[in-house]
Amino acid sequence: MAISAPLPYAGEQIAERVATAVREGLSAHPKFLPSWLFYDEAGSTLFDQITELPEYYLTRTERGIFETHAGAMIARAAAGERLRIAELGAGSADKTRLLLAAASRRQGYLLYEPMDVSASALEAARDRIERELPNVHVAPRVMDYTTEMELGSTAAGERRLTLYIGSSIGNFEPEEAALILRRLREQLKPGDGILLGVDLAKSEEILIPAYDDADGVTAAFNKNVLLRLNRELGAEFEPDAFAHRPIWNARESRIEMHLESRLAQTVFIAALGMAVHFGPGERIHTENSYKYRPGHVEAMLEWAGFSPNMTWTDDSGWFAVCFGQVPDRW
Ligand code: AVJ
Repeated sequence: MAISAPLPYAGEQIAERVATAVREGLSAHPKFLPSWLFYDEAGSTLFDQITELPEYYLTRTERGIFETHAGAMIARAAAGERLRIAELGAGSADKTRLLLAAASRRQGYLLYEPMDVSASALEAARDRIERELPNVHVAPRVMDYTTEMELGSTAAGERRLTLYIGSSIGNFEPEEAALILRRLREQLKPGDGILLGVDLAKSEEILIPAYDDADGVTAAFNKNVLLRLNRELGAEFEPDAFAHRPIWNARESRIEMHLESRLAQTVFIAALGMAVHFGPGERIHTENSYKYRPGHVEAMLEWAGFSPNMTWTDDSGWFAVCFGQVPDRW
């Protein structure tokens, strides 16, 4: 039976973080907004729609990898012991179910510890998973893993497998990404592991449409950040005065999303007492989505103190899921 106690909600701290990030990003040259701002309620709904678009190959490709290999992944991570599964940035935890099902088939009772900044996403995930997988007990934590990484201890003879899937790590610059992995490893014991899902570099003809779909859902997702500033900071952005601009930056191996001002304009942000000027064609950089080259993820895992143990990909080599383990010397 699912227990539906409300999770603590850090509403005030979030409002403060939004204000600080917007003040900083919109006074910078060039202007930027951090990509975590996308995920208010409307943005999370738009992202769920993106994952079902024909052009957005990431989600269904990774799901296919789990459909084929979840059993092997779990067997490798458990190595005969009992597993508990943690997840960074769990969101709606949809693909995770394949791994949870494989683990609970193997061992019966399974503890699942999803972590996310969104309490509402965690509550929805908990209710659904406990309803669909009765052997799985969900212990959600509202946590921002970029600023705090506190996993808590595990029992003797129990291994923790941490999921960091969905190309979520792709939003971070490689140095930041490596530091997140290192901080995670510091919380783990020898034998514990990580499953890291990353998108791989591929031709621009495939990458660009994935971030510029025919239905304009990604454009709406990108512009939602402006609507969020209107809602939460009393800003006066006119979303139609900006164009959605996805760009493939081959040198950095990343897709960038920008919002490009169609004209010279000044936008007031009441809560910040700020007037932001835009020249025609001036951009706000709203997201980086890194695309890894084969071998780079493994190298990054190794730098963070994991032994890269196995990598699974799809037949086209579009997406990779790497398993890294904490070696005995830690
Ligand atoms: C949730 C970070 C994996 O980078 O593909 C989707 C976000 N941005 N479309 C990605 C996103 C535009 C997505 N991640």
